[in-house]
Amino acid sequence: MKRIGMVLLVVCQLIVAARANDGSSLWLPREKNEVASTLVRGSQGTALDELRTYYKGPMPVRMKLEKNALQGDAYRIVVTTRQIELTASTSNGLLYAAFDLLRMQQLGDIRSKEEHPAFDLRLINHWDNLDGSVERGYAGKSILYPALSDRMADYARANASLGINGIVINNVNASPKMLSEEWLEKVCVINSYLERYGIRTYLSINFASPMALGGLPTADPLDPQVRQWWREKVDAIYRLMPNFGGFLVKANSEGQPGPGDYQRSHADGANMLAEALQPHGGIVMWRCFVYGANHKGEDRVKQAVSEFQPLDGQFLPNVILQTKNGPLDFQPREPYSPVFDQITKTPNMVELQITQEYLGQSRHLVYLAPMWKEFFSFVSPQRLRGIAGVANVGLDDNWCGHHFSQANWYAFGRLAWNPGLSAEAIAREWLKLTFTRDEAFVNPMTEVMMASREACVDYMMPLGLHHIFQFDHHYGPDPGGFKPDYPLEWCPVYYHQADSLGVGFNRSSTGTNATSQYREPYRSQYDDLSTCPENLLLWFHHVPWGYKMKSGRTLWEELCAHYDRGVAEVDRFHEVWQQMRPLVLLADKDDSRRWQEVEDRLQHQQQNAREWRQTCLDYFRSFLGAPQ
Ligand code: GCW
Repeated sequence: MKRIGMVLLVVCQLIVAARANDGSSLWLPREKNEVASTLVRGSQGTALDELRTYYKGPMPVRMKLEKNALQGDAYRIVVTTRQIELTASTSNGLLYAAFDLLRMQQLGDIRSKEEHPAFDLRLINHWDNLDGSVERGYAGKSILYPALSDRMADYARANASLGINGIVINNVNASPKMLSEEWLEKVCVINSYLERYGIRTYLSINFASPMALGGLPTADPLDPQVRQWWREKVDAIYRLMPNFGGFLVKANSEGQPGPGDYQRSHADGANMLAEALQPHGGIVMWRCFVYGANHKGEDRVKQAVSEFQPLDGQFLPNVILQTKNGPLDFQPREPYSPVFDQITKTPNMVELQITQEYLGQSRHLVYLAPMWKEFFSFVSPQRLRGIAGVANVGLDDNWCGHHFSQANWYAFGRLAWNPGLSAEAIAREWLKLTFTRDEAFVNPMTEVMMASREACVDYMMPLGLHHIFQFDHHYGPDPGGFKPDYPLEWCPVYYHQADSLGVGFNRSSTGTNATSQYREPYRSQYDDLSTCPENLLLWFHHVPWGYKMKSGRTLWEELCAHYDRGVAEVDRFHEVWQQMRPLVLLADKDDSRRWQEVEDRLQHQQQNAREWRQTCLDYFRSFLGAPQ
């Protein structure tokens, strides 16, 4: 009897375990139709499958591919009393329409609309290495390498549901091996999954590949043999994958090879690749993330403009310059990168980081859409040809490590389609799709998400402080960080410049003059201590500890107040989450695992926020009143 009881218990536990929501279904519809819906008509393979499987409405849906009806990936949904009609001029357009209809179905609000994507290029960038590790990945090993995960189709589908139409599938610190025949065959397999969902495959390349792989004595972009090698390689790639998208290149940056190794310019390097890709319609995305090479000693945040502005106008038409949103490196708050002001003749793309390298990685609840919207308030989407987001996915059950980090992937995709959407609307949408439509849950959690980025800035690096992280892993504070054998640009002390007089980096016209790279009115605004926005104060100015802030407090007091506020905010987020437990379980009684996992991480975030406050304030306090 006892044994039977035990067995029953184990079986029950197994059933519970099998049903527990692990977050793997993301924001996508969970319940399939038992038999494919016959209400859906049209000839478009993937879109048709998607709707037949998940569309549950009583109204017939008709899909119409109409050449020249709309441009590119745009689509129209018309809801009448008799039917729902989806129209587009490309199969991708219909696919996006199908996903939109399913999203509206999940949200309980199906209506007519016409949608046009803001950017032609809506890309995810993977920093995945061929050995399965992921640079700055916090959600387990790579889903792509060394062997393809069985979640590949789900992955492509999730991206397509947001309108993502391209994926760079390997790290920008690229292995030359990626272009070997053996690996290109694997790339073809990945491509076949992506292609089905209208996603093009792109590769990061190592600039020295002609040497490492082709056995040539040089990778000089002006060498005829090198040029020939690239042409042949590109031709071979297109024979395997006629829909291949092109290359992403990190050159002469952080030790990567590049044209500078041969005293050639970035334009020489990019144009060589562009020439090889051009006949196939491929593009080159050339990164502007460079420092420490040609402009050694110059303020790091100025170097991209110094390097690329003189080359503007020299790039072939299928080259796009890809620049991070800020001039430094994905900090919790940076001013926008002045590359977007200074590069006017070459198409620009912005690179955002979905993976939270400097924002608590996958341990902190930090919703990034408000930060990206802040960027778009300075750089008009119309100035950009495309948008790229560094992926935050891995083999973890929930894909992203933190359940709420899924929201950043989701928000990136939604903003890549329409940067005009509000961060709040996206948060609400994601919460409803992912947890429950219950307003008693959605309202407070939207508020938490919306406040989370500013809270992170406050408990990590308020008032324009930046890059005071621990070396290497970039997690946790190290304001005193200095290693004599490291480049100065990696050392926290270089960035805050604290001394007995004050704190902050003087980048005004009396300092490094980085402010001069900005267009007006920002140039003057940032340059003057009295008009510089306080949230960027220590980015642009070295400010006396006793400086009177707008609040009437001294700088030191204000700094303390921000750290306190950040910590208090995380405490509050945790309280709200605890109140949410019954609502999460009411919506889905098998959701205790997700609730608990978020709970555990919020507790960790509370501790970590306290550690930031304590370490930074103790460190800065040591300068107050210190002898000069
Ligand atoms: O953000 C920094 C990261 C590096 C990264 C580099 C880059 C891929 O710390 O890990 O390398 O930037 O963007 O090239």
